[in-house]
Amino acid sequence: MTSSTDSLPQTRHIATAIPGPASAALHCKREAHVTSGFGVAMPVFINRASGGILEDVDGNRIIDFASGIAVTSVGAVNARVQAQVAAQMARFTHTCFMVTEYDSFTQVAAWLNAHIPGDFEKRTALFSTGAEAVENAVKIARAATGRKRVLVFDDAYHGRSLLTMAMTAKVNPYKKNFGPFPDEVFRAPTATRLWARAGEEATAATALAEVEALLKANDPETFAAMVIEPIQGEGGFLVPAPGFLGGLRELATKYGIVLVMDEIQTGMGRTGKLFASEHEGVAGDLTLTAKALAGGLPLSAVTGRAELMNAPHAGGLGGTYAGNPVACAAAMGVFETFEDGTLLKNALAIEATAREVLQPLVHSTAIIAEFRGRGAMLAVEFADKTTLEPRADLAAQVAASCHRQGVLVLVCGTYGNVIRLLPPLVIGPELLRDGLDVLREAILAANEGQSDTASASALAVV
Ligand code: PLZ
Repeated sequence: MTSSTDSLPQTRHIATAIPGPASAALHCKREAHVTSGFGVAMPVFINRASGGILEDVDGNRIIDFASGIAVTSVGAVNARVQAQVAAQMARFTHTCFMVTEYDSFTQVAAWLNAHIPGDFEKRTALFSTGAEAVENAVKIARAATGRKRVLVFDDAYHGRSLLTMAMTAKVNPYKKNFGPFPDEVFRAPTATRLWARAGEEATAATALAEVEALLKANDPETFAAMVIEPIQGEGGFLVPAPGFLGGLRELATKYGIVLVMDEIQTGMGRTGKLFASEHEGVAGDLTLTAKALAGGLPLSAVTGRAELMNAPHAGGLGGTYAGNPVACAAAMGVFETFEDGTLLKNALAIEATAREVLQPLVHSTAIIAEFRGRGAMLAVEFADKTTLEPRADLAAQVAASCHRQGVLVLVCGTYGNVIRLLPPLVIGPELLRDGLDVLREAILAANEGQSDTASASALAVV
């Protein structure tokens, strides 16, 4: 299959300073018209994109290690998605599924029911954004259990709507000045390496004991749902200790709580399996997908046990754009693209290359505390190696250096000290290596700068 941007070369190219003059001019115009409430990771305006490349309006070809935050996994231009969307556009753009029906909604639901973990009868509801999927999962769990409370976790991210802000952990930038938030949201610890700062080991057993203690202290039978990301995304690409997800599964079953697996960032092949919960052999009662589900068109889903999904009264779920037909068509193109298994293999190959280039930095520098992640969801954590004090300044400095050299990386983490890699699963091996080399050199330079500063201050003391 061919596409209009097959001509976009899969090589990094620096035509101007980044951002270049055309991007700078458009950014000025933006400031005159667009709210300043939106930030921007890299202020370049994109003209075309394909494979692992974003081409900006100045002709710079930038390596994409972001995929629009884990969205364009099948490529920002994908022939199958294009063909499905074009065919749907020629038929109709919208009816509203609550007004008159169309079969692609059902087809997307059937695919998700068949592929999402859980050996039980399933039903699916489609929406548009990730936050909407999270909100609806809580509505469904409440309707099914007759309970109100929601358990979430340290370092969690679930969205920017009022309920999902309450569920998200990080205050700045997500929650600051935006309260009051819905109540009945409780937060428990996770078994992640962030415990290490307090000198404790992040074992599943210690964290699970705290989770259960929190439930018991608040009457476990008042909790409708516990919502967990199988690898925490915005919180810093935190992979829980083995057994933690399985332990949550057991607690949820023991107390009749609906386990909601938020696979919005981790899902659709990102980690080398279709869903990250598969790595632990754990199935949520409800599983949430969005982002990469429709290759860039807004589509999200709640998929889970039929008896839970059918608990809300008829008419209780919906939304004007919920499961929009053009987005459903795009999802069909995404499913076709995943069919032969190549993209899952690509995710694992991306991990192998990134590990080879970046893992040695944990030992050879004084500023990388950990390289972690799964598949094509990988991150380096900047911290003082001995105190584990987070170094957001170094993450920002390295990200800025990458951006100047035409490599788009994103920063994340509760402490803003993590650089994450989310390349499209279709990125070519040479382009990937070029981008990783730029990142490695930027890290080495930052490390060098640190030892210069350290020896300079040692001299000053002398
Ligand atoms: N759950 C696990 O990662 C979205 C947020 C970017 P929406 N993550 C990117 C930002 O700063 O807004 C996300 C997620 C997980 C839910 C969501 C929310 O998905 O489609 O952004 O609503």
